[in-house]
Amino acid sequence: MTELLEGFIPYPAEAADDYRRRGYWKGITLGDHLDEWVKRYGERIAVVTGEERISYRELGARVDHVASHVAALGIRPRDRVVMQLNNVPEFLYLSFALFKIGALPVMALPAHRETEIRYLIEFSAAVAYAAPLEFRGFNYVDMVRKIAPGTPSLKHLLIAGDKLPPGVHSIGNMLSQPDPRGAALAGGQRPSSSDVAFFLLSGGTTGLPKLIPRTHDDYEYNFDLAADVSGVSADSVYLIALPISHNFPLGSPGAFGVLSRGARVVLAASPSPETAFPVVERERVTMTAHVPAVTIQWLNSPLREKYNLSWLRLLQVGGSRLSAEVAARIKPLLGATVQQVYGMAEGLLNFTHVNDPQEVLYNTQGRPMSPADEIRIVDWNGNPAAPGEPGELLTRGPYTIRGYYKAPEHNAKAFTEDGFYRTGDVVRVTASGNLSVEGRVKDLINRGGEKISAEEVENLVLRHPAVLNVAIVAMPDPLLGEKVCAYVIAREQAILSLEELRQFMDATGISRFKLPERLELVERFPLTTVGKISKKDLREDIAAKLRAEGKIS
Ligand code: OOB
Repeated sequence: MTELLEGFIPYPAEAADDYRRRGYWKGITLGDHLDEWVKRYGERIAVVTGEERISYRELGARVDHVASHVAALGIRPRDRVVMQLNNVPEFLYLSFALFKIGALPVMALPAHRETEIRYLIEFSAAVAYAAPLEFRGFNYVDMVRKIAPGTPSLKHLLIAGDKLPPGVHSIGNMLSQPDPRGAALAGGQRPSSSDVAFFLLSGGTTGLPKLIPRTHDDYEYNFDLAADVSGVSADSVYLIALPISHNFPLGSPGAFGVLSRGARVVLAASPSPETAFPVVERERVTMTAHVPAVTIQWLNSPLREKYNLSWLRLLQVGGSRLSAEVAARIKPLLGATVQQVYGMAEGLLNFTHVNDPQEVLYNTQGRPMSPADEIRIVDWNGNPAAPGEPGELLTRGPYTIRGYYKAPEHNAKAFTEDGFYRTGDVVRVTASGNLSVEGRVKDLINRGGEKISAEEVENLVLRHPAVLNVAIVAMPDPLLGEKVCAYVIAREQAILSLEELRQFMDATGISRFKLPERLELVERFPLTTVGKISKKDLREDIAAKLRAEGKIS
C-alpha cells in the first residue's frame, strides 16, 4: 500500500534506498516469502508439535485457509490483532495469515494479564484477539470477556483449543471447514514489503509497554541474517521453548529464520527439563534459545543423565546477562557450544560466533550481526566514550526501528535526532572487538529475561491505601539474575505485608512476574544530590541485606 500507517515512523528514504541497493531489503512480504519456502521445501517437515508433524506444504495450505477465514470475518489490511497464543502451531497459521492479508499482529506474551491486554487492545484499537482457551491453568477467554465490554473496537475472538465456549472462533475449526473464499481478500489490497508487518512489545521503561513496528523488509533481513550467523541449515532442528511471540525465539533466528532454511521447528510448552528434555531426545533437537535462568536449570537438572541430549550442537543464550561461570559449564555438561545473543525487540542483534576463542564466547555478548549496524557508545554527556570505556549504546541500522508506534513524546527521548535508538544499556567494547553488557541506565528490572518497568509497578503499588511512596528496584537473584524489590514508605499507622501487597496487585490483573518478591518498609528514601530517590543506594542496600542473610554470595 502506498499510504503510511498513521503513527508509524518509516526509515528515511535515503537509508531505505541504501538498504535496498545493498540487498538487505529484498522487497518481498513475509507472506510471499512463506509461499516461496513452501514451494522450495514441499514435503519436508516444517513444524513438530507433540505427535503431529506438519510439512511445509501443509503449513502453507493451512495458512491460506486461515487467511481466507479471517478475511471472511471482515478482518482487513492494517487491522490490529492482539495475539497471545502460546507455542502452538496456530500461532504460525494465524500470524502468516495476517501477514498475507496485511493485518497486523500485536505480539503479547502468554504471561500478560487483564491490565496489559486491555491496554494493548485499547491502544492499538484491535479488532480481534487471539489466544489459547487455557494455558498453565489460566483461562484467556474468561479474561478477554471481562475486558471486551470496555473495548468497542474488539469484534472477534480467535481461539486455539478443544471444547471452546460459544461465541468464539476456533482456529482449529477453520481448518476443517470449507474455504469461505474470503480470499477475494479484502478488495485485493496487498501489503507492500516496506509496510509494518506486526508489532513486538518493548520491555519498556515507561508506565506501559511500547509497540515496536517491524516491517516485512526489516524483519526478513533480521531472521535471514540471524539464521546465517547461527549456522541454521536444512538439517537443523530448532526447539522453541521460550514464548514464541518474543523476538528471540520468533526471529533471532527463531521460528521464522529456521523455516526460511527448510529446517524444522519443534514446539514445546515450556523450557523446564521435565517438558523439554524428552522432546530434545525424541526429535533430535540440534539448537535452541534460552534465557540464562533456563540454562542454569538445564545444567543443574538430574534429568540430564536420563535423556540423550547429544544432538544438541548450539545453545543460544540471551535476554539477560549470562555469567562466564555458567557459560563455561555448557559444553562439558550439555555438549553444545554456547552462542551469546544480546538482542532487543527494537532491532539490533549481537552474536558471538561459534569459532570465537573460548574467552570471547564466555565473556562477551557478541558483536552486531550486520555490517550496516551502526553503533555509538556515549558517556553521560552524550560524547563518545573513550575506547574500551563503558557508556550507553546507541544504534541505527537496517532492522532497528526509527520510532515506537504512536509515541511522539517518548520517541523524542528514546531516539537521537539522527535516528539512533538509545538502548539504555551500558556496554563496553572488549579487546576482542565484541561488546560486553555492563549495566543499564534505563529504569527496569530484568527478571530472567522478562523486562519489568519500575514505573509501571510503582504506579500500581501507589494505588494501595497503605502506601505513601514507593521505589521499585532490582535485587540480585542467583537463578533469575534480578527480582523485583519494593521499598515502601507506609502511611502513618498503616500496616502492610508483602503477601497483602501482592494480593492487592494481583487483583488488578497484572502479570504475576511483575509482582514484588520482597518488601522493605522504610521511613525515608536516600536521595541523590539533586533530590531524586537514589535507586543506586537502594539497590546496594538490598544487595547488602541479601548477602548478610546468606541468600547471595
Ligand atoms: C531480548 O529482547 P528484549 O526486547 O526483551 O530486551 C532487550 C534488552 C536489552 O536492551 C538488554 O537490556 C537486555 O534485554 N539483554 C541482555 C542480553 N540480551 C538482552 N542483557 C545482557 N546480555 C544479553 N545477552 O531480550 C532479546 C531479543 C532478541 C534476541 C535475544 C534477546
